[in-house]
Amino acid sequence: MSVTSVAERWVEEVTALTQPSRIAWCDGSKAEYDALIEGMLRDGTLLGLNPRTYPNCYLHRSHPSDVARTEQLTFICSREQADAGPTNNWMSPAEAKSKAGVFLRGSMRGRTMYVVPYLMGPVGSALSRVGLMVTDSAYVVASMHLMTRVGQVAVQHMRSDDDFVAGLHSLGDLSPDRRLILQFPEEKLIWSVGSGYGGNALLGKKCHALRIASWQARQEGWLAEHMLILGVEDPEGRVTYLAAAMPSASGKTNLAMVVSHLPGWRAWTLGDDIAWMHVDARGQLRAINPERGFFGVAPNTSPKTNPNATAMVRSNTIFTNVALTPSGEPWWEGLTTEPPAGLVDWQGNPWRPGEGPAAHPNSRFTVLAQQCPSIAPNWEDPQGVPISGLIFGSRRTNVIPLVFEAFDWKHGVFLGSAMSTETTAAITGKVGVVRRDPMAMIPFCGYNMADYFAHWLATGPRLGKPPRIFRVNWFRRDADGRFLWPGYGENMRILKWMVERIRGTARAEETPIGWVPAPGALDTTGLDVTPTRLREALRCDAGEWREALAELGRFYAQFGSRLPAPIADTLAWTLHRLGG
Ligand code: SAT
Ligand code: MN
Repeated sequence: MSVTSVAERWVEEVTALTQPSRIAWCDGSKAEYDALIEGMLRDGTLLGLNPRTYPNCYLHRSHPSDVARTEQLTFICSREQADAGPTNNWMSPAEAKSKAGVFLRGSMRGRTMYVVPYLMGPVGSALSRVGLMVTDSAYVVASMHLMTRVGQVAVQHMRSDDDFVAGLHSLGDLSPDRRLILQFPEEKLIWSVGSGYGGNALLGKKCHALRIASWQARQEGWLAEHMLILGVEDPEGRVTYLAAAMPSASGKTNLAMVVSHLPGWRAWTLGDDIAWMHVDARGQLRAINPERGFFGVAPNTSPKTNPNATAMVRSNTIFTNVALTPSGEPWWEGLTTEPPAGLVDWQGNPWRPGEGPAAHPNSRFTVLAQQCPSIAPNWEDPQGVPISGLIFGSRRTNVIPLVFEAFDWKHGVFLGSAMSTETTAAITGKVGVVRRDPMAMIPFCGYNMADYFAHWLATGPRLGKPPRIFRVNWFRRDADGRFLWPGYGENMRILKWMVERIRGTARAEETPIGWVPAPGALDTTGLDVTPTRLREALRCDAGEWREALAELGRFYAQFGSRLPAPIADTLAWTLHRLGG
């Protein structure tokens, strides 16, 4: 392995700090992956699953206090606090390094430090970026093999000696009291200590591809977003590409892999979590998926809700914190209607019904994207795919209609900035609490969110034909608490309407908040939803909206004069249209 001198120097620096007993440079080969797995099977980090029904699949049980992202311990360490903005935790770079330095000093004594050069994005793409991380966790290295392109290929994409994001990761002692996830955007640097969990520890993912990349994207004029990418193919074989932002554990993976019940329509998967989008020379927005695999939520993944994902995790998959059946197969809530007898829970204890979930609600699978039956043939196209529509979706029991379309780019940016959602098990803390989550980026935007809105607004005029922007909410319920829309595969009907809107053929009705499907415009053939319930799902309730927008105004207020005027104006304009 040969790296640049700047990279070598940085590795020396972190070696001096963490004092590993051994250093292993990772080349990303299959032999290396196999050896990592072997070692983890030997030391108990991994359990082998049934080799007949789940070949090359493994189960990892994490420390019970290390099962999700910990946002309260995540900091943007820009030089100026105002550049991190009011929605991020901030620490000065000096304070952050001195605090975390205490946890990192000597943290790798007796351990191996793996040096992992990784590429985010397709091989050969000018849009791809390089990272160099060190870690003392074999589980993290094996996961990086599945989630990124590891090895010399990464180094080859460096455009200069220091063209990489450096990431220092150590498990430390896994105590939440000695855990910090630190981003230093000005230094292209990440320090993460005290957690082995995906979003905290696979530094290519949220820390690099979103927090650091969003900072770089603003400076360089592109977008790093928490978005899936999919292609919708119509019966004539034409494919329309869409990108969709949704909060963690709110159906992104399911939508990315949706299986259509509409004859002739199908979806192709290009990514399930992150999209890097550039405006090309012709003014077309194009997206690449910087990742190589999927780190998806297991619970509720089943042949009914996501047949593609269920098939894709039957081999070569690392499961984390799922339950285990007596025949050595993984199990999670929702996989089958009845839990099998004799389950062992995610912590390795015998499980009895009524004892709470057998799999952790944020249990995960990690698997190469190429294993997905619906993976698009062009998913690694170095040019990316042209995006014709953007979707903002969140999880809301009320207020937000099933689907509606923004009037234009500016209005769409406003709708994205206005998103709020009910929290899920993907973060530590209470589940089901409504919180603001603009563009599903509240945990991931590496800079002041007011500047982020301004950056989005400024991108519109650079686009020849800006993508249409849609807002969706699969999670609206009736007065009895029942979902108004069946979701999952039926969401293809919504995608079809979007494609037809993009082509100018679908009918819509104007409401104060945007264009809603006109009666009959959504294809409901063969669907068991009454017109009354569909109307209820699509309804804009002016009273509810006025209340929600008053709350939104309080959220915006914290940005002070940094909030772009078009956002404040659109809020006032919408209130006026709602009779407020
Ligand atoms: O942050 S993770 O990548 O671990 C998963 C998520 O919350 O989106
Ligand atoms: Mn995510």
